[in-house]
Amino acid sequence: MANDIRNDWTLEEIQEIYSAPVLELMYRAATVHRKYQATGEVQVCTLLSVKTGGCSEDCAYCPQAARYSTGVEAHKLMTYEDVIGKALDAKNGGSTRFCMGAAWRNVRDNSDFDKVIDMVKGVNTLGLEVCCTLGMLTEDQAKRLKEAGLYAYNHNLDTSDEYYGDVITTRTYNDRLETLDNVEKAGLSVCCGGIIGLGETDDDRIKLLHTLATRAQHPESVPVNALVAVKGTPLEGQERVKTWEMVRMIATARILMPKAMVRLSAGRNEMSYEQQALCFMAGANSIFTGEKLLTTPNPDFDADREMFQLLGLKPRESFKALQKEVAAI
Ligand code: SAM
Ligand code: DTB
Ligand code: SF4
Repeated sequence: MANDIRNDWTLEEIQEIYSAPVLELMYRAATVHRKYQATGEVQVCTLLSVKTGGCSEDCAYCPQAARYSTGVEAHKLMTYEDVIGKALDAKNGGSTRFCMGAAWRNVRDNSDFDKVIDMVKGVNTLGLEVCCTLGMLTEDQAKRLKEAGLYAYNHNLDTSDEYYGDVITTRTYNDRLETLDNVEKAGLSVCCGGIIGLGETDDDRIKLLHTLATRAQHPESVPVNALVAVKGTPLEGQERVKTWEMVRMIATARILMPKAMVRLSAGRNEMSYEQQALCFMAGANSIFTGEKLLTTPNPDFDADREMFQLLGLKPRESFKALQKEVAAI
């Protein structure tokens, strides 16, 4: 395994890895995981929807798109004080990363963005890794976020370039890739992954992984979401993703991008501890915790604490705590 960190994976190679017998695939992924990651450590992140609903985009999976009747009400941007209160709750619940999401197509240079900049500064002073997911960004906007203390920016490619148009018509794959480039140019960490269960084929999943794993720099984190099929969205009738599909996706991501944090993201609320344990075996080393993702339910801090105890998992320290340790040596 001399050459694990590669950016030249071919589709054929990925196809072969992805299609291996599942136990072989898990063994290979767990081996890469042991070499590059602290096994038994799981990063604990919390999401907060700072601006919910009323979004102009038509993402077929999303309960926050204004055009679907999902029961999600549109809200204004949360106040600074409320956001800091939630960040403190997250910290007290054991989270080390806090991700603020907004139901925006793209960031605009207005007073709401100024307020988000203040929120980033405030959460940063609590010692949490700060992440945002606000839609498309220009390079200047990415730089402002970086200067405010943002650590990572989440912007998912969701699926393959080929299938993208079946899921979203109000923006293109290239729009997404452009934002990822702007995020990188500003020196922010990239958090980029996808969703399975949208009606895509295995080939689409393989192509998404190929796009991620052949970027000049692998994303720092790769969220793997199982579709949460929300009533009122065009994808409300989609069948639930099977655990083995999550395992295949996570294990392949781990093998292709050994140093990335692979996040077992949406879909955990429907998974048992045993099912989640298989995902950790396959190389997942990050979760979202706290009773809500953005708008849908998620296991709360207590449930996750119990799971960590049962499985003997340890929460990963924030990169800030690690920096302090290094400085003290
Ligand atoms: N509006 C911004 C954007 O689209 O980039 C940020 C928020 S958006 C809700 C963040 C991500 O959540 C999406 O890119 C998608 O991958 C994920 N997501 C949204 N709805 C989901 C669902 N029902 N199931 C799983 N993942 C979902
Ligand atoms: C990601 O990949 N998954 C999170 C986070 N990044 C922003 C969002 C999942 C949203 C699930 C649907 C909801 O709760 O609204
Ligand atoms: Fe809007 Fe983001 Fe939801 Fe798409 S995924 S509808 S851009 S909030």
